[in-house]
Amino acid sequence: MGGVPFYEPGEGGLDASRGLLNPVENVSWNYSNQTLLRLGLSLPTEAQWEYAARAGTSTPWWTGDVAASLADAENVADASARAAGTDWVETEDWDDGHHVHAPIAAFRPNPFGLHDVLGNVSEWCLDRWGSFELPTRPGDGYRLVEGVLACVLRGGCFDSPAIQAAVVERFSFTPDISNYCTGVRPARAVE
Ligand SMILES: [Ca+2]
Repeated sequence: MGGVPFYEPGEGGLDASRGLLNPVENVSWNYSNQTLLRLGLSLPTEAQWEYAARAGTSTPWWTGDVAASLADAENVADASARAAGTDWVETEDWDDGHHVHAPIAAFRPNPFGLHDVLGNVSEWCLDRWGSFELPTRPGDGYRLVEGVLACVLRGGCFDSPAIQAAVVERFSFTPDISNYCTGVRPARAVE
């Protein structure tokens, strides 16, 4: 993949300015994993991702119990998406000012100081898709899944209504898939 991977301008109401502070998207699990390994980083496991995203909270969103608590904290499908002409089925009433992904630190961070863990772009995890009932590896919580190709994405996307950006929400794609919602948050062991 050459250049900076962004969606194509003009795609379905998604055209907007963006710069180097915007997150990459259109990255597959394979591309993300290979790139991070080359840099001495890794994809987070689902367990690591959720620990970081929750940041000590136990509510549906780290911002609280109600969807509207996201309004000044995370970039989800909102009134600005409707105004931009997107055809997304479900959007929130409030206007968060960003109908596509927002640059880093456009919204306040979670209690761990992490920005954009929900909404904005979805984040690949190391794990293959598997039931929460399956056992996990000691140490990093990697889920021990067999015979599954699809990999997990967490956090929702800028085109997600709040409910799909809840901390517990997850979905999956095969590792070769990429689109405007597939992004990455690098992880690194604490030394
Ligand atoms: Ca938004």
